[in-house]
Amino acid sequence: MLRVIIYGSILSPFVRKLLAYLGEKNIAFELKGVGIGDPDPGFRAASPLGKMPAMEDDGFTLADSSAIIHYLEAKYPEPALIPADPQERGQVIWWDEFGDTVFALCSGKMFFNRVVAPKFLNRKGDAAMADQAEREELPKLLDYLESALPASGFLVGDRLTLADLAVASPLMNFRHCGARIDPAVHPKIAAWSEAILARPSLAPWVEKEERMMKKGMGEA
Ligand SMILES: N[C@@H](CCC(=O)N[C@@H](CS)C(=O)NCC(=O)O)C(=O)O
Repeated sequence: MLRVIIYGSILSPFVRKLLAYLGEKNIAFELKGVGIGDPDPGFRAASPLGKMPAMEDDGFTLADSSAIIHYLEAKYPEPALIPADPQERGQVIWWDEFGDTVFALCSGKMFFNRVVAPKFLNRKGDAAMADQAEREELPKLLDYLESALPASGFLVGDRLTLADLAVASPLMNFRHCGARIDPAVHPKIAAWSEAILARPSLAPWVEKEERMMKKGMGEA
């Protein structure tokens, strides 16, 4: 069987979400490391906007983490990570959107300016933008997430769904910026995120990323 090819860097929250999804679904894939603005022709052909992740599956190309995941979910329905139940499906799409937009945007302001610009692009980041995101945006988002996390330990229903992967993934970027979840303030997020990031679909990527961050140098 041909392997799905994924283009991206594991430091991207969107790529990390997709890699975790592939792991949970047990779909074999090959990760082709590309960085921001990468000229790799395969990546460029698969990603019209030059954004990661992008995918090639036996000649079929697609960009955008959610588009790729919906394609794969239709192709490999089991185990379902996007529920069929209407309310649960709506909630999963809500959390995927939350993770991909406001949460990733806030983590991106901190991660890009504190890590990507100085370490990977050799230029100064906008420290004021990163500080503003951490001070003014992040607490509100975490308070909302804390209030919305059910006792089940999963964001939707009583089992893992795409929602958990989509919202836990940007948390790694906050972590890379030194922002920690304080269990005294956000106990439910602390326990939930620890459990999600420790899953076999995510733990090896988390370890690899932490090694990359320690070295201060990135390999995509
Ligand atoms: N909605 C897209 C977002 C993809 C995205 O913005 N990726 C960033 C990396 S974290 C990127 O490739 N940025 C490069 C650029 O904007 O040129 C997805 O879910 O895949």
